[in-house]
Amino acid sequence: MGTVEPQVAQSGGVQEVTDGFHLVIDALKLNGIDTIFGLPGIPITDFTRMAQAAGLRVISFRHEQNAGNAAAIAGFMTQKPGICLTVSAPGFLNGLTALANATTNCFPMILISGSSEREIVDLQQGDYEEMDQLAVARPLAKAAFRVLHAGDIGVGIARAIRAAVSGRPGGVYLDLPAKLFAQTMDAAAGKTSLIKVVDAAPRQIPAQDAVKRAVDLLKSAKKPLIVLGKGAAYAQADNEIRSLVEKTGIPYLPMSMAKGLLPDTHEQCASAARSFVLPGADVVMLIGARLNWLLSHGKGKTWGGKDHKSWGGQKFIQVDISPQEADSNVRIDAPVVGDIGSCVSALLAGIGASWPKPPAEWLSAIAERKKNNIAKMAETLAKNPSPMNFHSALNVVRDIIKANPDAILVNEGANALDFTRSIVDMHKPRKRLDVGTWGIMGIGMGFAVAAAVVSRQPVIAIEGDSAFGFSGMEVETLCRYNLPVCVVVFNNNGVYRGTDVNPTGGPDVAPTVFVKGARYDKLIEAFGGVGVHATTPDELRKAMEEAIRSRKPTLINAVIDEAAGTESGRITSLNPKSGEKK
Ligand code: ADP
Ligand code: TZD
Repeated sequence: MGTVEPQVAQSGGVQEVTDGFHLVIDALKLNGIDTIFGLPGIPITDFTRMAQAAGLRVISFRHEQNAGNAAAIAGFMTQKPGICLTVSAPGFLNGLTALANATTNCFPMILISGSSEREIVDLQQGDYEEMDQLAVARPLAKAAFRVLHAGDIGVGIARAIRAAVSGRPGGVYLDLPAKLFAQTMDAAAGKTSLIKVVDAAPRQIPAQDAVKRAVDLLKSAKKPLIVLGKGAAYAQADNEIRSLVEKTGIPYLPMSMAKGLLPDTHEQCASAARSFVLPGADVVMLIGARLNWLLSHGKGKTWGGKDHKSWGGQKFIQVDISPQEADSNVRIDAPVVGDIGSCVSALLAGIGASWPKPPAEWLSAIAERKKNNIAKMAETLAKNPSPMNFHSALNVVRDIIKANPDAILVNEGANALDFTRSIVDMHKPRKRLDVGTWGIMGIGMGFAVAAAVVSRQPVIAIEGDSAFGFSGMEVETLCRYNLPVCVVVFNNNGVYRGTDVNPTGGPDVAPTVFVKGARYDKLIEAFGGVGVHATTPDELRKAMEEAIRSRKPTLINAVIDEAAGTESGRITSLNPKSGEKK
């Protein structure tokens, strides 16, 4: 128990006192939290010092958004809420994007921000960094709390932890006003006020009739398909999920961050036949995946519908912890509500020992498509154009990940994202971390730092040059903590590509174009990291192998043909078209 200098009590005896600083630290430690991602300043600077002194790992960033992204992905990887700590108003707002992104992606995190003096804030009298942070955070967080009295810190932290990890996980905001940190109270009373949260994310067992309904529907299928989402990866029910897939023999499609839950090279993996299985399937079981834009809302041409809004005729089973998720886009015929571990176990029991494999026609049609597409891809990957394109560079990354299946792959960009997702096979669960539900740029270095800190495995971050810019200054953080992170910047001179021109012929370059031939590798050298300029697949391979071997923070500037990308990568269709007739 942390205490402050003893004070002389009125009775004349010595009373042990504690304060808000120590109570927050003790409450976090009591609940097994060992790392804080943050950025110091008024009113939390001393808090970061005391937390470090008390044995917590305090990882300081250069911008709060990156600390927030680190906390969020640490939450995804560990099922414990990741903690991000910021100063008031502007620091809080910088962290808030990450909190909102965590909520959107169902990652458990707690944003703890110091805040200014309540009396002044509420009368809008102009305090230092004045803002009603609780009100601002509330619509963007799964839950938001403020603690005003030291004696309530235990309850505040407990509520924040439960809110973050129970049910559908999400981002929680915890507002700690400056005055709270310095408040003192009797140390013994402080200790008893703390709460060690018991069973923070209780199992939620699905109803028997819901499981039976799902099993019956699956049994009726002629062309069944399983879609695994990042909820399935988060749930850490890897063995159960693998058993379900293998016992039923049903082809499966992993969403981006579910890649590797079963190895992408698994014979039932239908990724290479995606555009065949989605419209072709008659019954689809979604496990921890929402029918949002990433799955074309479960309808339209992707699913074999006549036009972009019409239903393709599939029946859906949806396994999810959120009872509100079903029917969000199309009818769900068999919702199974509960935690994925419990649901998949119940489904396995329902399926029994003698489940017939799906019809051979369906399986062989998929196998045929897969074979053709994989052969086509192999041909493209084998080419060696100069300058490199996404394919020739990613052929290297694919080999490196294959040889280092425990390495974590962080990925952002447009083309750099879409091509990596489709080309680089993942072999183990929760090894692929990317832009998620929002397609947000800027997660790169925050995710990379957290992945290295949490897993202690090597991290490879494949970054579009635009994407990298959003968090690029954190290469200093990589060097400061000497993290085994190899950043590969796919440098094609701009957003999507580098070939746009200013139609006026004026001196400004086009809005999507950056400084041509930039040397991102020099950036990390400024902080003592290893910078490499790679213009061929061989140079890239050598540099990546060396980075993995040495575990030194490394940034490889991989020069990619500036004409190689397409606008918005694979989501070109979302770009609004000008109504103007040309
Ligand atoms: P993806 O983007 O990979 O398709 P989504 O983020 O859309 O995945 O969906 C994840 C889903 O998983 C959410 O609907 C969420 O409620 C659900 N989920 C998260 N954790 C669990 C869990 N432990 N058990 C059941 N469902 C979960
Ligand atoms: N801002 C934020 C926070 N998120 C976004 N997704 C965007 C802007 C828009 N955007 C994309 O959707 S991808 C992208 C931006 C700016 C960058 C694409 O360029 P890149 O990758 O260099 O990172 P490629 O490989 O050249 O396509």
